[in-house]
Amino acid sequence: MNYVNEEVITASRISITNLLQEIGPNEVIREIVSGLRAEQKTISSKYFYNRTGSILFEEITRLEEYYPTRTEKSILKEIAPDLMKQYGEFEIIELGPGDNSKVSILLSAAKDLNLASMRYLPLDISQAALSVSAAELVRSYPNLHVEGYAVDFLSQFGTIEREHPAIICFFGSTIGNFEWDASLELLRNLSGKMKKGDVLLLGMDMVKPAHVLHAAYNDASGVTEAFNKNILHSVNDLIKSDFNTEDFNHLAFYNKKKSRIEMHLVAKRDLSIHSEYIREEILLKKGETIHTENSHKYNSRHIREIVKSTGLQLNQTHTDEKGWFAVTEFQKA
Ligand code: AVJ
Repeated sequence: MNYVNEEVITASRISITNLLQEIGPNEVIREIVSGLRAEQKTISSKYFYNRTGSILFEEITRLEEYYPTRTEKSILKEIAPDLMKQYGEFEIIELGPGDNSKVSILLSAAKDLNLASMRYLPLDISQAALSVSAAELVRSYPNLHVEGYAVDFLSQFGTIEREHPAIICFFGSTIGNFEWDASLELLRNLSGKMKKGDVLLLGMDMVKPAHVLHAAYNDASGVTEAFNKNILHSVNDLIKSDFNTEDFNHLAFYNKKKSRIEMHLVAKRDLSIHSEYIREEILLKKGETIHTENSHKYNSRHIREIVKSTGLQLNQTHTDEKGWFAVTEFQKA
């Protein structure tokens, strides 16, 4: 009985709003098919994260070779107490939170301040993921209110209503999935919607020796390979196509000129792919690649350019001792 009561009480501290309805399946099909018909075939990396893909990504974050997640968390643990002392009364907005582990570091530090209430607004593409995390969080933090939004945070960030100053968290170097110009546009957009005094915490994976980068995307146990190939299952579900993962090799390499890891799937032989939604097959030549991800790596010059291009003020750059990952703290002036 206690259990039921607790569910009711915690549920009153959760609200989840779905603002995704506008984005229909036809747009998804059109985007995927046009990517597969382009000169350099591409599939947007947002399609990695179906059920299996999300599980595989969680597995990646625990790999020995994949340093970003644990490095970013160690930075957050370092800076959370001071951050929360400074901004503890702010509400926390997180773009694409994934699991709760990063925001929990901030919330735990805020909890030590004994605030009467805290508000957390996760913005994610997956309503299911939002509901699960919200339930967990309100159980762990008795004075926490979670107001989740299922949105495409790129296009819909501005539609979220709020009155209080906020810490906006964009962790995990998700920004690195965007082409450099597109990432600047995204941050300019975000900056345009921030209010005076708002803080942006941006997780950025930094440039480092190429062999370290290479290993992080070519792990010995093959989880990244499985993650990369799984995007074909995700596409098969979305456009009812007949990709076979066995027809492809995993390829991940550091493109130094563009300061990014690129992931591709390489056709092992000539292929003809069918989809229920298209008349003409998609043809691949042996050796041809489908580009599935960019993961940009940053340096201090990039950070300065972000400042110049967004007008945001750089408060501090927090890094680990090796300088492998950075959590940059920007403020709306
Ligand atoms: C979640 C986009 C930051 O780029 O490192 C991990 C995704 N891809 N291994 C990254 C990913 C291959 C990850 N991001």
